[in-house]
Amino acid sequence: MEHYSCRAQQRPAPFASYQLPGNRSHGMQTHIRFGRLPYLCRLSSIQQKRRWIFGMPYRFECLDHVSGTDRAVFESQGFLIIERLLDVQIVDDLRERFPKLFAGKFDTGVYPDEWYWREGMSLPDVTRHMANAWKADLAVARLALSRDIGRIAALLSGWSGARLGQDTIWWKAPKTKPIAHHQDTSFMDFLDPQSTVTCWITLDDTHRDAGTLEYIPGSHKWPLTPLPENFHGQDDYRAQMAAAAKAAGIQPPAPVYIEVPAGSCVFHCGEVWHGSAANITNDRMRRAIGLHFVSADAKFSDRKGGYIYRRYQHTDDAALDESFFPIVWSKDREQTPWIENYCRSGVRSIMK
Ligand SMILES: O=C(O)CCC(=O)C(=O)O
Repeated sequence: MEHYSCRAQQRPAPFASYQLPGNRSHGMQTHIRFGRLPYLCRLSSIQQKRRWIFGMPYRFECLDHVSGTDRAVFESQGFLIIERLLDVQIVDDLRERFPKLFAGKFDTGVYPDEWYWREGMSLPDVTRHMANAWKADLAVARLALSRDIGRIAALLSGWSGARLGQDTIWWKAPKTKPIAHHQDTSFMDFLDPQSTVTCWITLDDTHRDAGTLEYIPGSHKWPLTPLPENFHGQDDYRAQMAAAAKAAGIQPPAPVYIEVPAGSCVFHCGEVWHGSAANITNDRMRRAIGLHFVSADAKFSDRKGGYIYRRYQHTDDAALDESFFPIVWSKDREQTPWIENYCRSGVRSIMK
C-alpha cells in the first residue's frame, strides 16, 4: 500500500468497460525524481494502471493526471520524461512491426506519407525513418491515435484539444549515423498556430552510446529557426543548434541524455532543440516512435511551406481535414469518430 500516493488514490477509475478479465491494473504513483534525469515523472511498472483491449486505441490511465509540477518542469525545461508508459506486450508488438514496415508489408495496403529507408536501396549506416506509419500499420495507429497521449500533449501546451499532425518511426540500428539537432516546430510552417508537441516513445532501453535522444534544456526559449538543411547523418550533428545559440548570444547548456527503460516516453515542446548521436554500439537497437501533435484549432497558414502535408489542404479552405489530421482528444467533443473502427479494421469509416 505504501506505493499508493494520495494523488493516485484520488484519481477516478474510468474506462471500466476496457478492463480485461483478470484485472491487469496495478497501483500507481507519480513523482518527480531529481536524480540522474532531473525532469522525470516516473511510473514504475508495478505502480501503473493500464487497461486495454486488442484492436482498440491504447488507453493509459496512468496519464490521467498531469500535476502542476509536471507542467512547470515542461515549461521550464521544454520536456517531461515519463518512465514505463507502455507495457511489455505493446512494446513487443510494436517492435515486430518495424521490419515489416520497412519491408513494405502494410496492414492496410496504404503507404506511409514519408518512407526514407529501404533494404537493398538505402545506405546501411543511416537511421531508418518513416512518417505517418499509422496509415499503414494498425499497431502504430493504436498508439498514435490514443486519446490519453494526445490529451497530455494538449494539457501541457494549453490547447483545448490535440490533433495528430504526424507520427515518425526511428530505427537506429547498431553503427548508424546521427539525427541532427532541430526544433520540430520549424517543420510546422504550414500551420497556424505554428506549434507542436511531441511524445517520443522508446521501444528499447536507451543508452548514450546507442544514440539516445538528447535535449538542450531551456532551448525552447530561443528564437525559432527555419527548416534545417541537414537532418540525417551529419557528423557535427549539433552544428545547427550551436549556430542558433550563437545567433541568439547564448552559451548552450550541456545536453540531457534520455537513458530510460523500453516503453518510456518524453513529451517535448516543438521549440526545444533535440537530436541524437550515432549508435556506436555493435549490438544495441534503438527503436522509437515520435507522435507529433498540433492544436485541434490549427488551420493551414497563408505562409509558404508544407511541401508534403499541404497536399491535404482543400481548395480555398484553411481547415485541417480530420480524415488526415484526426482529433485524438478534445475537452469539448469526442475524438474523431472513425478512429476506433479504423484501429480494429483498417477501414476509415464511422461504425453505425
Ligand atoms: O529519435 C530520434 O533520434 C529523433 C527523434 C525526433 O527528432 C523527434 O521525434 O522529434
